[in-house]
Amino acid sequence: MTSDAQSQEVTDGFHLVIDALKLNGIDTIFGLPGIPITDLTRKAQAAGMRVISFRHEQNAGNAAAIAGFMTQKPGICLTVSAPGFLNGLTALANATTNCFPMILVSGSSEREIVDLQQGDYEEMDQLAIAKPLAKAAFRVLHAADIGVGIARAIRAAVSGRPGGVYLDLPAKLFAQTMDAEAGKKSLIKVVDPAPRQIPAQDAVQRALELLNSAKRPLILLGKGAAYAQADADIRALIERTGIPYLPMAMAKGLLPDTHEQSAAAARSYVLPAADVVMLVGARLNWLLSHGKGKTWGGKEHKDWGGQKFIQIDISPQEMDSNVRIDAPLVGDIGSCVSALLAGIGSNWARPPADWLSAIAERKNKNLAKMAETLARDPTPMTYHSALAVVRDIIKANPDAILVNEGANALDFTRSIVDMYKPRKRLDVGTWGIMGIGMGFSIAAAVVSGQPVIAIEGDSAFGFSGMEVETICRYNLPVCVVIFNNNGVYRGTDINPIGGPDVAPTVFVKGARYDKLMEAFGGVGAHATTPAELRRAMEEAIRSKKPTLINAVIDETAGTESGRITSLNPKSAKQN
Ligand code: FYN
Ligand code: ADP
Repeated sequence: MTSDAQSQEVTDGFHLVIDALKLNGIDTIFGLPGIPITDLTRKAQAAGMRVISFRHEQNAGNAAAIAGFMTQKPGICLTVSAPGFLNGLTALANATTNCFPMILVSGSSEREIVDLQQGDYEEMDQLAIAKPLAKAAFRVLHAADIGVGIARAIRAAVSGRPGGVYLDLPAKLFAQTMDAEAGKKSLIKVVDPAPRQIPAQDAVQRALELLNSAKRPLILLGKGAAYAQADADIRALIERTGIPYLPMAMAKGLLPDTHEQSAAAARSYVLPAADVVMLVGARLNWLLSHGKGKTWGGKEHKDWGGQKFIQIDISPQEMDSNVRIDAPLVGDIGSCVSALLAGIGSNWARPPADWLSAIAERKNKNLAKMAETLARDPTPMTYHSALAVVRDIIKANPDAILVNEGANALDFTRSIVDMYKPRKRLDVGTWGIMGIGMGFSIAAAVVSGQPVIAIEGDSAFGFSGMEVETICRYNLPVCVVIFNNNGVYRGTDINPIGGPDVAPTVFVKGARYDKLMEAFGGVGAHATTPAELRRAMEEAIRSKKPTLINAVIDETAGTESGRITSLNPKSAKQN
């Protein structure tokens, strides 16, 4: 060996992974250290990346997914092999379902042993298991391929319809060395990772003609519209056409919920009454009753209500998934909406006045009814009297991010708490998943630096509750409010045959979740009245300290499964 060769610098798998991520502007990893990725977390931190360590991989995965939704960059979740990978997999599947871009990076065991099923430490064929749950899945075996592997993972996560991507990195890869210069050259800085997808002009024309023919038009904004970050154009489209709109849960705030064109408070009137509906980044799945049936004015469960649909979506395959789409507009939302705006010009005829006034009448009636309910101050506190406080706090702090999960705690918050800015409401999404609470809250605080308010059902909180330690450890401005009514849905069920076990839906009565936060140095508060809740929330926002408020709610308040109780199977057989 020449002295030249001896002085040659080398790099290794660890550093190539970190360099590839950094080269692509990825500066944060959400994960949980352990064999074989502990050193990767250390070296990433040493290289200036933010490494947020969690107590369970599912929460790290949820954090990565929502960071992806908020930033349009894939969120990275890093886990150990087999069990750690499986813990992260729920979040990966949820990300794919919700069209959130994330990359689950998992270390894995020795390929030769795994493939011969010889019983390795944490043996599992992770790539095969991840495939059906991810938008794409890749494995890298050689250090020289790390650049390509990460580039492919990034492109797969954010281009077209975003989704979850799995990247399998076997333990041996990290220790592989190669010439540093060659290693550097092997990395790829991805150019234009989510290319614009311009809609065809005839599709734009078709959509405009259908919209123009409408007597009772309606625009539905979904979380795809929030993700697209085309906020100003979406607002211009709605305001220049004068068409009423309905935001899906995570599209709330795209325009302020107090906007006069919002038809949110007249939902059950506008869906069946509309004649032309334009979907912007929203799917006609269960949340929209599949675009048919009684919700849409159909006679029976599966009957078409007579609406014509325009659908803006980046995925051509989404069209006709549930009902006929008369005017598919395939492309990225930014490009589609700006093409529509160009066609609309400045003197688009407003929708007929009788349509607008009929909506206003229903809406005002619902708003007045709601205002009346919110003004009451019953003892014990109810969802409504507690949420009247949350509604004021968000109004006073419109940059705060609201994370929300539960059943009644979710449904009441969605309709009571107005949002004022885009991408400020993060919730259970397409699956109605429980357990996103603390992961989403941590990522939201880390990514935005803004205060986070998590409104949690007491059951929902349990799925990720241990992460309050993580919130305290990183001193994040997160205020968790637990609506504590002693159980799943309510705390009133009783064991039908007596005996020592409580009913399956009942928890420890009078639990003090606030003590959990205090155990890690955060602020705990116990609130039994709206006044106490208000004081504690205001103090949390002011101090920016990790806070958990145990808000005691009437245990008889709420209904089975909130507003989706009809999804519970009901048999004709009694007991
Ligand atoms: C809405 N509403 C309002 C307001 N906003 N009234 C007054 N003021 C305001 N600001 C009215 C609205 O018109 C409806 O009344 C009602 O409140 C409910 O509105 P919502 O929530 O928009 O509509 P709905 O029917 O509940 O929507 C269906 C749904 C939703 C499926 C989209 O329930 C949903 O997103 N569910 C997610 C459930 C979930 O994932 N749960 C987690 C699992 S829980 P009317 O017009 O009079 O009908 C496991 O058990
Ligand atoms: P919601 O639950 O709010 O109705 P969904 O998750 O069902 O929203 O729908 C989001 C839709 O948005 C998906 O069909 C997805 O393909 C689409 N989408 C996501 N990002 C974009 C984008 N940038 N441009 C166009 N469509 C997008």
